[in-house]
Amino acid sequence: MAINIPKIDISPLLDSHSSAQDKQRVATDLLDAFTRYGVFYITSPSHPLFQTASSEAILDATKSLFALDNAHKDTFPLIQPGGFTRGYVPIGGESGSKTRELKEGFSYGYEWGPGALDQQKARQGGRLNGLQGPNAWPSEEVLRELDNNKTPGAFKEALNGFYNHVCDVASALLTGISLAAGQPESTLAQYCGQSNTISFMRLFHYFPYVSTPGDTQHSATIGSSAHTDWGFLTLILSPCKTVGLQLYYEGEWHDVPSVDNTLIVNGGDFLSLLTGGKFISPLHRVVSNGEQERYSMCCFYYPDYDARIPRLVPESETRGQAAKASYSLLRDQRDSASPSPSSPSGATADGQELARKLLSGEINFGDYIVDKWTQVYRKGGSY
Ligand SMILES: O=C(O)CCC(=O)C(=O)O
Ligand SMILES: [Fe+2]
Repeated sequence: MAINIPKIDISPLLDSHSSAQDKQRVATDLLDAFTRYGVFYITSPSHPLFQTASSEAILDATKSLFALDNAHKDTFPLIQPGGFTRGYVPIGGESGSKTRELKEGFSYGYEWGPGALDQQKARQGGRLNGLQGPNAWPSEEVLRELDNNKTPGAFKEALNGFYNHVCDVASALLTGISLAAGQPESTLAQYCGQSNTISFMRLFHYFPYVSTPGDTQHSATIGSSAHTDWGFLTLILSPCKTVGLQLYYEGEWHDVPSVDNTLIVNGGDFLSLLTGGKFISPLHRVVSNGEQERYSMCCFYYPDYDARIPRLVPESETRGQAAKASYSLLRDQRDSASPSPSSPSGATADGQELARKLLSGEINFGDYIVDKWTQVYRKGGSY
């Protein structure tokens, strides 16, 4: 069965002069998309993020980074355990399951100006939260090589410019999502004042692989294991016209094809929980056709570290939908975790307790998400 993933023009959310009706119209489309698949395309023809030049610039920069030879990659700062993710992600350096994920990545986020991190620290009583910190760029020498024949600083500018544009768009989406959840339009924005300082990008390079005959689950190797995203909103630029991202819907895997001048958006577990499961946190994975490489640029957009967001959709409206969802949030994704015998989706009693605490505000968003990133870190890795 073919599925038809919606494409939504979110321009009214990006224009401060739009009428309430225009914003409501987008919210209605968002509600339909979140409740049907949890995945959709967004566009806004006049915003720079959706121009061809923007995707070409970030794709070029991403390709040049991953095309560096091993001697250069040896010098990259690696992502570290502990939940704060910046730097190079080697093949096997992370996995959401016991399967080896055949991809390399580069993780970066907000670029603090000189002295800005110290100022932030002072504002927060002398400490940074667990998702704030400096980017881990390659060395100056490597950056010069990446600038190639272009102007000095072009590589970093391409990455930072893209991140800033994605954060702008994600923050505009908050208005539509609040309305879609039946709340006043400013509801979610109140919890996202610092989002751009803790959200981050993952640039991915997926290698082709061939799955063994009969291995319909691609269980031996995969681009990205089947998972739901733990967070709030994921925005993905998928510029390569090759098989890759797939969505699990009604018992089957479906391709989520690349569509020019759009970003793919999916809601995460936390957003789904806030809506009592009404907004789907979709199960997805990345696979290979065995031939082509694939590149993608994913923004994990978060509310503030200390956000404790009350339920957006009343329980009476959702009839226990969240209880049926197989969120990654409910699983222990450490390599050492034993499979949960009681639940095929791997949901544990600890996971259920975590969901309860998140909803009641006993724990904040940041502490939850830092623990999740810690669970998928894998020591070692290669290229
Ligand atoms: O690369 C993609 O298209 C999606 C990756 C993904 O699902 C993830 O990193 O959470
Ligand atoms: Fe994902």
